[in-house]
Amino acid sequence: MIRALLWDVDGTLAETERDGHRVAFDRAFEEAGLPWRWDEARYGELLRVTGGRERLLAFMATRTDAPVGAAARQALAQALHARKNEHYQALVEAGALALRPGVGEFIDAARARGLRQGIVTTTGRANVDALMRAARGPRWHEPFELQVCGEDVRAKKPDPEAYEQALARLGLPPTEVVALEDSPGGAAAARAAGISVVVVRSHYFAHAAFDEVLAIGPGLHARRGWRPRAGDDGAGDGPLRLDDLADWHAAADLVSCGGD
Ligand code: XBP
Ligand code: MG
Repeated sequence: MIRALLWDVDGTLAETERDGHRVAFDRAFEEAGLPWRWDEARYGELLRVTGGRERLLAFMATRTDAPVGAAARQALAQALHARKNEHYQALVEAGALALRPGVGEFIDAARARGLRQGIVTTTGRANVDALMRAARGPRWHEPFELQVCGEDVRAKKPDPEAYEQALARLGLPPTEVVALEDSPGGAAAARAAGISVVVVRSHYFAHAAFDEVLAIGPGLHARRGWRPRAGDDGAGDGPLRLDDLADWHAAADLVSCGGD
């Protein structure tokens, strides 16, 4: 039986990367007088590294115009990342990003059913707060009893630490929890903590490979297009239902799909 849902943020609650974090990074680069710009495709490649500061450091390692010493690189990455987050929060507050279709309704339905919910993300708490406040108002956190964010862990996803912390705080076995994720790294983190994963395909991971997840589909707005199929009961289309998750969880038939 599912007793709790754990939500990833970037790519799952909202499509934050292309028009949010990426744009904010570029603004921070421009402001600092740096020639670096991350176009849409380049940013997709960079997303293989989880964590914005870590992503920036990986990028700097490929550049001859980045500071040479490790300490100087760390300092620049930290300063740029902090400014990026300020730009990101300003974008979000200006209404640049909405929750993905079906997400708000799913959160509300889970709450109405008495499911416990938490947020498990690589990004920082201030970014989550800005995004959710803009989308759902100042009481946005009410359905969520916990948040594990980037600053709470030593090792970010794909390490399972964030999910292990969430399990400890829930006091539940992983078999009673389902994670909603969009990226291979996020899914790997949850699986390594023993948690089943439902994958909602996002812009940047639309064709990524996933191993042994409970289900994989286009998003919470639709019952069509899921593997395994959602609702063989003839009940039709419309948004994904909590009962679909419960059916997949009870069947425990894991699916994998190769990337293309
Ligand atoms: C996705 C990430 C993050 C974001 C940017 O996190 O890897 O690094 O791209 O946020 P998740 P930061 O899908 O786990 O929510 O710059 O704050 O890291
Ligand atoms: Mg994600």
